[in-house]
Amino acid sequence: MSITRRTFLKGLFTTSASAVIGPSLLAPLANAQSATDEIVNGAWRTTGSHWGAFRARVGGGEVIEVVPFSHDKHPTHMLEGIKGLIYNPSRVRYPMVRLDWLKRNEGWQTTRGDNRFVRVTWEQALDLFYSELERVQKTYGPSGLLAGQTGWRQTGQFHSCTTHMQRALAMHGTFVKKIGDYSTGAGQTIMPYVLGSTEVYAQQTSWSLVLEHAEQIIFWANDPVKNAQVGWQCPTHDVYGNFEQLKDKIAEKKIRVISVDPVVTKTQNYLNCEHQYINPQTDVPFMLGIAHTLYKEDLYDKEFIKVYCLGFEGFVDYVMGKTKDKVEKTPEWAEALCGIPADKIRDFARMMASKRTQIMFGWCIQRQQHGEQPYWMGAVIASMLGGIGLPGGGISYAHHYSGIGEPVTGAAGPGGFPRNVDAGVTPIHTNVDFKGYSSTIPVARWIEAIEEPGKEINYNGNKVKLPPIKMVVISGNNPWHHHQDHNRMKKAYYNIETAVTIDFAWTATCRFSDIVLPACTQFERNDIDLYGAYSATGVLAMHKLVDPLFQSRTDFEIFKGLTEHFGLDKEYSRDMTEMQWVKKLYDECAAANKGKFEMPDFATFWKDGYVSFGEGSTFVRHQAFRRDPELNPLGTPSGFIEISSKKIGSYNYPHCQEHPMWFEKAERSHGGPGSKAHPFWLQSCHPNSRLHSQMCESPALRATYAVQGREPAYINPVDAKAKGIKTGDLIRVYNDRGQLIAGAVVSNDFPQGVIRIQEGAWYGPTGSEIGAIDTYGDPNTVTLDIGTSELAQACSAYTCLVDYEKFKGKAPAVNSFDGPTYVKIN
Ligand SMILES: Nc1nc2c(c(=O)[nH]1)N[C@H]1C(S)=C(S)[C@@H](COP(=O)(O)OP(=O)(O)OC[C@H]3O[C@@H](n4cnc5c(=O)[nH]c(N)nc54)[C@H](O)[C@@H]3O)O[C@H]1N2
Ligand SMILES: Nc1nc2c(c(=O)[nH]1)N[C@H]1C(S)=C(S)[C@@H](COP(=O)(O)OP(=O)(O)OC[C@H]3O[C@@H](n4cnc5c(=O)[nH]c(N)nc54)[C@H](O)[C@@H]3O)O[C@H]1N2
Ligand SMILES: [Mo]
Repeated sequence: MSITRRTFLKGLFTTSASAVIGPSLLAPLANAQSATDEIVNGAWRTTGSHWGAFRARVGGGEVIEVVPFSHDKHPTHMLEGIKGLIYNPSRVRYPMVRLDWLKRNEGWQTTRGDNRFVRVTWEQALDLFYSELERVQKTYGPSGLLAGQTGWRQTGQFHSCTTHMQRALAMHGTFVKKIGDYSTGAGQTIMPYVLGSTEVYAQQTSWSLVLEHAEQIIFWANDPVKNAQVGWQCPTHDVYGNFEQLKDKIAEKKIRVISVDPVVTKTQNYLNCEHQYINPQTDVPFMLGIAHTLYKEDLYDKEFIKVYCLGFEGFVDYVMGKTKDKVEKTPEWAEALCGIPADKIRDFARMMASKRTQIMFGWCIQRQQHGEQPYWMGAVIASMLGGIGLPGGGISYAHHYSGIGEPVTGAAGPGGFPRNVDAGVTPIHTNVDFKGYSSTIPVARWIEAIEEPGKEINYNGNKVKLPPIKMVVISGNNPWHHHQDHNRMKKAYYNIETAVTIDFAWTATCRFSDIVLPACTQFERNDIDLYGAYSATGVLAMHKLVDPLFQSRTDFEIFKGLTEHFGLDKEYSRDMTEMQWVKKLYDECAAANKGKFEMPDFATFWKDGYVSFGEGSTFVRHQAFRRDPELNPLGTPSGFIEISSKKIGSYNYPHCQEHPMWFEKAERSHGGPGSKAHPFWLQSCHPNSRLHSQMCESPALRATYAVQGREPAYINPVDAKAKGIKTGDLIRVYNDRGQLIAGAVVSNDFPQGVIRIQEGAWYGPTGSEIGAIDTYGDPNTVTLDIGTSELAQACSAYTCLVDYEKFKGKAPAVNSFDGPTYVKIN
């Protein structure tokens, strides 16, 4: 039995362990039970989630018990949070309207954040929503409405909530949309120039082949054992079987594995692999030092560079100090920045060149200022090593994500509810005139747009004129956790006239909205999902477990209600019910797979809960290109790997030029800019026991990691001692942008000068004033909100310095999870 599964069983389902391992789990679902048995013992239902598939025992209209799916051999401990996601004090119970907003025509101040709300009926709430859409379209036109922010809405192909919101709103009029995402904004923009695809969302070489052929693996800013727990569609967790094999191979010294990271990761601890410490945000200097060594010592693959790459010479001139800053990028030069001794840099380069090496990048190093550069530079190193296109060689940018690298069946998954307006349906407002403003903005620049409408910014070879947004509609994402610098957001929101949020949890985004509509969780609706986002391992039924709680509704019902206000509800739903849609998606999937993968009829599928597509096959990234670059060119302008890009050079951007370069950061620890005033680098990494902010509200799960009820802040023992802080103390973390309270966890896994507070902690400021301290510990209270560069304009959350101290006096109570303050008006 694997460690993951063992800990899982030990820690979580001790009371129901027999159910987990007993044979009953392998039997088909609800069909074996008699009616009486069902009433007495509850009925078993199958469903999926970002955390994996599971079965739930439901009785008396309540979820009693949750056990992992029999096909999931490595379930995540986060399943422990499922019940708490459904039943918790933060549920949005009723449609709510912000008090000051209701009274705005009577001259009430519209200070968002004091959390005073009035309960209204569904009819009233949808009336207000509709009349605001009307007012904004008539007064400002399409550039006044932002309905583009998207995020990690729950799983399920039919109910995907952002799709529902955008389809309904598009039937009313046009609005501002986004491009890119917070996950990989810099990576997905730069890599098409370099390797011809986003790489970050592309299938990568199968793990089984990597384990067979790689002699060395470098996990570079990559923590897959932590991050593969979740998936965009229901994850199978099969990749954990590969991690087990890798662990064994390391123990048997059959492979060398090194984690390049400022911190000791969960992956490193699990695999018991080697660690290469690096100063934060200095991977480019380290890699330039490696490139210098490979070049000077003639260790690079000249043939590969000649056959497959363009623009090596210009890059080498930069490395050798002949161009640009005229500084030779020696390992000594690199050492001063990245903190790795020059001789170790040389050894690292020699080690990489000596054997077949698979480099695996995570996404964190592109979520920082100039995040385009390390990604480009990684491709250059991999090209110099010559392993691209070989199993177990080259570089990958997504081996930690959504089961990428598991065997692929190639089956078609179920489609979804349509996002766009159907042909033949005319929206209520046909005005598509953005009056010279851009209709699409880089996703992380939306607060800047609200703040400075009309400002022109560069973006990926184009100019973007930021639109004057007056209304925002948010569904399936939580910007008051996901966006940087909450105090700046507070100020910007003064310019917003109406904010509407649809959610099942009363997040900070609800607190800062005017109209809040209660959605239900995915466990309160029927749906269908692909099992394994990339592997396409099977199709999963998502049985409704319980009816929608309180007055919550499915997003489908909510937007059917809204479109009814303008007479397009039948067009919106195509006059079909939830179950008709689910069946249609299944039937279309079965038709698409006909002849290749036989699928049973819908009724059988729904009863059994699952259809498998069988064993998948393996894949090697860039193999076709390597075999014949003429016949299978990359998607780059030249078809080759572009070590230098004429196209990017032609943009004349100061911070993204024709080849990868080192640029100093606005804030950098370990002696860099700003480190005298605020010496600590804040890394707001992805949480081990949540999906972003989802499940933070789940009380039992939160109790497993919270410190005095606050989000943990992981700090180094030497730093902690110097500040008189012990594990369990509350600390105040601050910089000029804001302040928050967190609970200290002192750990040797974190080096001096580094503090980790995981993203997704629920923002709970003491009041609506700018600078109010956050009571729970959302790192985005203090992060920096700037674009990565003129190229991608992506999220730079990891360029952030702070200081911290032991919290003095009595700490204010955590207010993040209590829902709104109900106010009654006549
Ligand atoms: N400092 C810092 N900030 C970061 C990051 C970081 O690393 N550091 N990471 C960034 C990244 S990569 C990402 S992807 C983003 C994530 O940012 P988000 O995707 O915004 O984060 P989630 O917490 O998943 O928010 C989803 C919200 O949608 C709601 N929701 C879920 N399902 C449904 C549904 O079916 N219907 C409705 N109506 N609502 C639903 C949930 O309750 C939750 O409030 O954060 C970004 N922000
Ligand atoms: N459990 C869990 N898994 C998740 C998610 C979640 O919320 N919870 N979210 C999913 C999503 S939406 C995304 S986008 C991905 C995020 O995937 P990533 O962005 O790759 O994830 P992180 O774990 O935040 O960061 C990975 C590692 O990068 C290291 N790192 C940070 N800065 C630097 C640096 O400057 N140099 C070097 N060398 N290393 C650095 C961190 O220490 C960390 O160990 O995860 C996905 N998986
Ligand atoms: Mo993400």
